[in-house]
Parts: sequence; structure tokens; C-alpha cells
Amino acid sequence: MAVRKSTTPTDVPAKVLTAYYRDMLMIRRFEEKAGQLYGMGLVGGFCHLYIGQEAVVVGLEATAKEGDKRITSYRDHGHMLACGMDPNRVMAELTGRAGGYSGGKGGSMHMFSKDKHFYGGHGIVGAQVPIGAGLAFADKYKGNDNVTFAYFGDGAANRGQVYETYNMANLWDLPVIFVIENNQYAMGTSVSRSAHAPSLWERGAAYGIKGEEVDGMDVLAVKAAGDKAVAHCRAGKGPYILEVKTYRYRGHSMSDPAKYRTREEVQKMRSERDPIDHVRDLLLGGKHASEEDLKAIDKEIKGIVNASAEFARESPEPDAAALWTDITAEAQA
Ligand SMILES: Cc1ncc(C[n+]2csc(CCOP(=O)(O)OP(=O)(O)O)c2C)c(N)n1
Ligand SMILES: [Mg+2]
Repeated sequence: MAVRKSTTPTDVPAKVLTAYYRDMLMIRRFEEKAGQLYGMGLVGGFCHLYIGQEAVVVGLEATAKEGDKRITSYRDHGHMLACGMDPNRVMAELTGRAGGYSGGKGGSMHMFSKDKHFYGGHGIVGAQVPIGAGLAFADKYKGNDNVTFAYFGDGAANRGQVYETYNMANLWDLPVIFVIENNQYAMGTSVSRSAHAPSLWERGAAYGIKGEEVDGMDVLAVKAAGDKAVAHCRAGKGPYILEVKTYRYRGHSMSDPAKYRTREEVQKMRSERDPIDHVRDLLLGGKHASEEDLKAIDKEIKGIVNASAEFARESPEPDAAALWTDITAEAQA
């Protein structure tokens, strides 16, 4: 992975840096708590943590405006928190409680928010990519300047439906940003074992789609590339591809034998490239914040996360009668 492009602390206002720090830390602490609850048997099924990848979604959400849409895979808790969804209702859904976004019937891969324009949470690898283009089609049809962020992994980038979507998206100039979150692995398969050429964004060239590689451990680099992509889409120039190079610290899901990489590899990334430490260094180095200020932020976030776990534990399990609801759509007047 490329060495971090240094950005001088004075480039970005302290308020903005602090917001990035807070938003990334919120995702990390929330996920640590979700992992703990999983270990305690309170989260059923799968649980795919996003820890290590926080700068991707936080940097891109910083480029979004009201009305923009987002859609992603099963590794979605960070995306939900970053677009402003309620941590209490996300945690309650993870634990299968009635107070969750899907009434406790969906779990981590089946959460949606019309208010925040979050369209899931998809368990089928790559399925969200054509749906994301469809969301962008709706905005284009309505004649507004909203964009859709369609996130998918390096593994998903090998699926055929991605390329059918690329073709149609550029043919119809759809305002969709294809965000490849290249965390280097698809379950236990490294990119070098699954991709003939290492550069995934360059595949867009076959369809005439512009794109670039981005350092996904640097929230400022993600924001800068995101601004460019968003401007391209809002101007009606069609889709754009961002291949964001990132890394997941935890296993693919909570049940991962971790035999496909060494502990040293993970440790090296954590100690040299951590996206939260990066912003922490900028804040402290630029004298924008003191250790005490950052501790206070951490304390406040831990409070929010603990409250979400408490909310989830206190929320009842869904009533048996809920088995018969939300199966077919109600006809809309
Ligand atoms: C169509 C399909 N094939 C296989 C699977 C099993 N599966 C779940 S996640 C995954 C790996 C996807 O990796 P990537 O796209 O890199 O995303 P990441 O998990 O790294 O975020 C696979 C093969 C699936 N869910 N759907
Ligand atoms: Mg991956």
C-alpha cells in the first residue's frame, strides 16, 4: 500500500478534523461493542465488522448533501452511522430486538432508512451495484442533482453484474459513484489471487468511465477524491469510479479462522496506517486539540455506544405476530 500522502495540519480547519475524528471513532467504538455483544451470544447469525475502514465512509459522507443516496454490502454498520442513522436502532437490530430498524427481523444485513436514504445492507455479493445504478436512474429521471454512492468490495468487483451496470450507467450518464472498498481480501482470498491486474478502477476504461485510486487510510485523501467524483456526477457527466485502498483489521466475519494472512501484516497496518491515529496526529501535531480534549471525545462516544447497547438489551424481542407482517408491500394510494 502507498505511503500516506502527507497533508499539512494547517490545510484543514480544526473543526473539520475534529468531526472526522469523532465520526471515525464512533464507528470503531460501536463496532467493538457489537463484537463484544456477538461474543456474549446477543447477536445472532453473521456479523461483519468494518474496523480499519472508517476513513472511507467518513471521507465520502463529508462530500454528500441532503438527498444523496447510499447503498452497500453486509459490512454496513459504519455506513449507517456515518449517514446519521440512530445507533440505538442499529444496535437493537443487530441483537434482534423490536426497537431495531427492521423490528428485529432483519439483522445487520437487512436495515434501511428512507429518511437517511440508506438502501441496505446486501448479503448477495455485488447485488447492490445494479440497484445503486437504479437509484441514480431515479434521480436523473426526476431531474435533480443528487448522487448515489454504490459501495462494494474487491471480491464483488469480479462479478459480472458490476460490468453490465458500468455499461448502462455510462450509456445513460447516471450520477452514481462506484466505490470499490478494496480491503485486499474477499473472505480468505487476497486480491493478488483473484484479480489478473491489480488495478480494479482501471476496468472502468472499457466502458469509458473515469476513476482513480485513493488512499483509504487517509480521510483527507478520501474527501478530496470524493469531492472530485461528486462534482463530476452532479454536473451530469455520468458515473465515476473510486477504488479506495483500505484494510480490515478483523476477520471477514466474527467466524474467520484468519489463516490467510499473518498477525504481523495486520499489526503493521494498525500501527503504521491507522486512519483514526492519522487524524489524531494531525489534531495534536497542529495544536488543534490536547490529549484531554480527545479523551473527552472518546468518553462521550463510549457513552453513546453504551447507551445503544443498553437500549438494545432493554428492547423486547419481536412479538410472534410480527412473523406475519412486512411480507408483502402495502398498496400505496
Ligand atoms: C453471490 C455471492 N457469492 C458468494 C457469497 C459469499 N461471500 C460473502 S462475502 C464474500 C466475499 C466478498 O468480498 P469483498 O467483495 O471483497 O467484500 P468484503 O467482505 O471484503 O467487504 C463472499 C464470497 C455471497 N454472499 N454472494
Ligand atoms: Mg474485500
